[in-house]
Amino acid sequence: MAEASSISTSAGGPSASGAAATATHRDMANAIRALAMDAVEAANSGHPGMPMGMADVATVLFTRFLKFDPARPEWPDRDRFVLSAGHGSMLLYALLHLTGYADMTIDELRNFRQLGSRTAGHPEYGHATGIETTTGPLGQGLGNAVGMALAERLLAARFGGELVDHFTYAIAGDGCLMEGISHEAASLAGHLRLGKLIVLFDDNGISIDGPTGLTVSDNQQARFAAYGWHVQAVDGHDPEAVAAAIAAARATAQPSLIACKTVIGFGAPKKAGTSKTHGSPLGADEIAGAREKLGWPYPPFVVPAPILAAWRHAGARGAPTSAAWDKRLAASDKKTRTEFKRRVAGDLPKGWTKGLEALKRKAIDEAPSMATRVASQRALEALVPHLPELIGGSADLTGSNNTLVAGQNPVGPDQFAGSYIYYGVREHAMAAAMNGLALHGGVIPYGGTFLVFTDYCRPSIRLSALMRQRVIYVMTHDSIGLGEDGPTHQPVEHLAALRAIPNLNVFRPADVVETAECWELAIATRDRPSVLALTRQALPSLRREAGENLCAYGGYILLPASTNRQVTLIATGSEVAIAVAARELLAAEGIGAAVVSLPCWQLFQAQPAHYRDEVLGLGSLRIGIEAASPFGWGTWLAPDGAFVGMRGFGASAPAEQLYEHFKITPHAVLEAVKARL
Ligand SMILES: Cc1ncc(C[n+]2csc(CCOP(=O)(O)OP(=O)(O)O)c2C)c(N)n1
Ligand SMILES: [Mg+2]
Repeated sequence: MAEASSISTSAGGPSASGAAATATHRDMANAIRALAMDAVEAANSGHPGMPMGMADVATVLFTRFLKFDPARPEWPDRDRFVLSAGHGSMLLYALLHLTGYADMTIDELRNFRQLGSRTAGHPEYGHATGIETTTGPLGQGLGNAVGMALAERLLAARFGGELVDHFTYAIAGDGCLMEGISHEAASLAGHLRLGKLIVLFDDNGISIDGPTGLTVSDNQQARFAAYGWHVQAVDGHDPEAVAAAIAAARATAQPSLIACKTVIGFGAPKKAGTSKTHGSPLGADEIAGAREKLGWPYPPFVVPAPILAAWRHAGARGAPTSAAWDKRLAASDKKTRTEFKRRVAGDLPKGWTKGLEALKRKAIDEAPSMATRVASQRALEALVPHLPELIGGSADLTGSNNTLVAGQNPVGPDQFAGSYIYYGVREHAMAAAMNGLALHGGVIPYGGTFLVFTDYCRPSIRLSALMRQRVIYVMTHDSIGLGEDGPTHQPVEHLAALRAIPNLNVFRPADVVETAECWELAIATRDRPSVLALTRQALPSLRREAGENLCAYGGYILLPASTNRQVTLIATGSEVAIAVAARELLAAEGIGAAVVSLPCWQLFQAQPAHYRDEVLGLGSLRIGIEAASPFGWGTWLAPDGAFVGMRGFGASAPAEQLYEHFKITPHAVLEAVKARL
């Protein structure tokens, strides 16, 4: 356990003035408060209250406990710090500037919330070093922190405590704890006994509408205790009490919640303790009053040299620790070292597609009839032996999602050598935790549920996409084709809704070969998440060759027209087989139709126009076929095309009857063509 260290710089270390300097805890916390007030004032927008209230807690954490090295922001064994209460972004920006992250200059703070600055309204992953995740949608950060703490345990089990031994700290507010996702995330962390997760709860009793008593009477401490957490409550303005609580939290084997009683907008003479400090500038008078009350007579954005020096000293504490870690890595055996570096870098090992190639060959030879969820399981069987970094899971639908394969053992409390997570019925937390796993690095997460429940994962899927994280969502039961479970379980609008998310590859493969190709793309594409939409029902094999990954084009001509191409039938997933059958019916009537499989709209959109035009068959009648909402299909079918698919919710019945009932059949396609030619 790290010793609580003095925050005096007189003991040595860098000093902005070059001379020995001392600063009190109060001075250092006030530097955060002043920077937050000043930046929000300059931007004329933002949230000063939370940074001012949590300045003391954050100062204790960053000067005495947090293991980090601003000169090496990506050092793999650093502690992770997640500002789940992302509206308090100035707390993080101030800390990064004060502790000496080179890219977080004082000018960045002056440009808070301005176009092109690193200091966006909410912390944006990738905008500046030291921002471990994008936060702002309340509660998501907590879910990310659970994933990060889990990744730490998984990697420690694989590479040992010499290389992997760090804490995950999160600051969460009343809002984060009111969000439902906090329940799922905390419950999962409690079950897995993620003892190195420490949540500092900004227990200020205020949110936007006013005192939290307007809306919530939860006993948060009892709630977390019930999840199996270690719970403490402290005065968040008493640095020694906070330090003692953090030290105690680090010593327990349970995840820890420290409820820090704070005053929002601490120091603001009139507005402190009220929601008036939450989301708007304090105003010149209030800021002047706060400067006086806090004893901070310095001009805006000026941190006196001794105080800055004390902060930089705190930031420099980590350098020897990171250097010692380098030595341990260098001393580890070559195989371990190479593999550790590869996984942390997110690189894929040589030959990782071998199993997939064999699977595709076999599918071509045997042409099985198989649900794509089963094909996905075959793909996983082919991938898992080659990719030890794969961490699978499902939200209590393992048998339905086909996400578990031989060789994967469950992850559980004190069982982190496993690679399969039973997330339980916690889709929200699963998706947020997968973001945390991916952000932490060293693992590639995939997790399953029904496609209809992407709605329960959607806030996190959006953040995977915004942060460009390689998270793979295995979403089965992807249409009315699931049958008897009925309209509550039959996705209709979900493909359209997912396709609307930027940076997200939505794959809907049509057979075994396409499923293998889509899995390959999901793994190989490092800079974006993927959704695999997979069927419950069996589908025929359609592909006759598998030399090139055709799904990489997003769409391609599966079958050319047998005669003069008058029609192009464009379909995805299970409906590609319907298009193929319709092509036969059309051929019998002397109408030439090409069949296009369009498994990934995003990748297709990225192709050159001439390729897209050729595939779509400009000048031919285009018919879209998908057992889903027509929303978005106009992109491919305009100007005169027709759509064969769903117009409303599904119904409960056997799948074949539903296809007939909703007229998504080869015959319906034939009729649609004949009505237009
Ligand atoms: C999911 C979500 N809903 C709503 C908001 C808008 N919002 C931002 S901060 C906030 C209140 C948060 O209260 P608390 O966590 O107590 O923060 P404090 O006011 O104490 O800083 C709300 C509703 C949001 N950012 N995310
Ligand atoms: Mg609050």
